[in-house]
Amino acid sequence: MDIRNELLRDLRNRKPGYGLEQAFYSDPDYFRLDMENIFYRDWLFIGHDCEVAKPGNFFTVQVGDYPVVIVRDRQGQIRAFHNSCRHRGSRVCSAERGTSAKLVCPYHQWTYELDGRLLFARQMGDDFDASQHSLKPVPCESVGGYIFICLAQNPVDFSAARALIEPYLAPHHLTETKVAFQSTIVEKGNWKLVWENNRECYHCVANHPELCKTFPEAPSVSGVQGAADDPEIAAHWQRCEAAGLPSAFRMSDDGQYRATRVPLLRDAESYTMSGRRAVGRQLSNSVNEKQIGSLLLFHYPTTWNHVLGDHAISFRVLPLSPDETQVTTKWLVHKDAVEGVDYTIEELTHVWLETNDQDRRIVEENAFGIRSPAYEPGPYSPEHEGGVLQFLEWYCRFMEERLSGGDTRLS
Ligand code: 3BY
Ligand code: FES
Ligand code: FE
Repeated sequence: MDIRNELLRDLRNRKPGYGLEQAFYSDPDYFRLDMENIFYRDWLFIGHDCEVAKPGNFFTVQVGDYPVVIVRDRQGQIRAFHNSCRHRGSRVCSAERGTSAKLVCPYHQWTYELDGRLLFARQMGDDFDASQHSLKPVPCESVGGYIFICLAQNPVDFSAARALIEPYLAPHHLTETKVAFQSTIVEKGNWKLVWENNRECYHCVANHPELCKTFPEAPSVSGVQGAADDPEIAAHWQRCEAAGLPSAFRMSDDGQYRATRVPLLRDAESYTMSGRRAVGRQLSNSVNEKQIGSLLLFHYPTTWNHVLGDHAISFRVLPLSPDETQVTTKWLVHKDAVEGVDYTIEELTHVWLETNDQDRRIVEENAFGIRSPAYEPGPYSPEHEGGVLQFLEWYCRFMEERLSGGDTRLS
């Protein structure tokens, strides 16, 4: 059977309320279908506006087979390009990040303007038309300090995501920040296992002693049921919204992204061991409330986020292979906050560096067990794992739509 039909058949035979078959977490063909139909076709969070604060600032990223460079041009616009020279295809920018007046290919020095136009190519003959050899653009959007790219030629509309996400992020002024610290780890597990683990806190009590000092394990917090029936959360939304901070739970109709603001435990202000803030300087001076908890925002398939009063933490998920996933975490603080005066890296990062490492081990053990021929999908806790189910439902529906081209009958 054609591999697409095999995957479709497995999706449709899935037992409701249960996990996926082994092939979804390890089969190279299934992995390729995930990449082609999700990562090469939809919008991906890739980094922050503040990482390209000035014209000429750039950073690079590898998404599956695609090397991409993100750059701020002379006019201040953030742009993304395929990082492949229009001469013989060399990577134009090889550094992880940097600053450059022009993008110069290291191989034969073809020289591109920051907007991608080819400015100069030595001795290419009289017939050579530079205007036909610009760097290939990658559609790029910035929303509330977050940069998204789309590798598809004709990207799906981004405006609905923008409309939902922007009001939640806007008051936090995340364009006026800097990355105080970033960490990149590789988790030896399929990207879906990273997400499944993120979408529940059933595992938190036994695995995250540091995070559990401030983050509530209640399923109403990390789940997707909306939490309007949890009086503490409802009161939190009311108080924050009165202070001008959009807070109530909102999710897109297709379940791909959601935003909600949740209270932390014992009036904590930040993810520190004491619950006190880690950064002396608030992110935004238009947020006067102290106990604003955490703004939780996810956008499948690449990002979940926590925005606090004093800092924000973004997570970026990029698959490397069927059973390896890169997770990059960035801690954003106000751009004028001074290390050693307003914050220390140790206090700022301690809780989530520990949490990430604990989650990495969880994902790797999960992947180990799933590779067993004896593995069979088990049931989810209806109380605690509604978020995992929601992620898988999104994945299954998304793949089914893409693979069947809208036709959901098996061919
Ligand atoms: O990072 C998160 O959003 C999730 C929520 C529950 C477990 N994990 C901490
Ligand atoms: Fe880039 Fe030749 S490959 S200049
Ligand atoms: Fe966890």
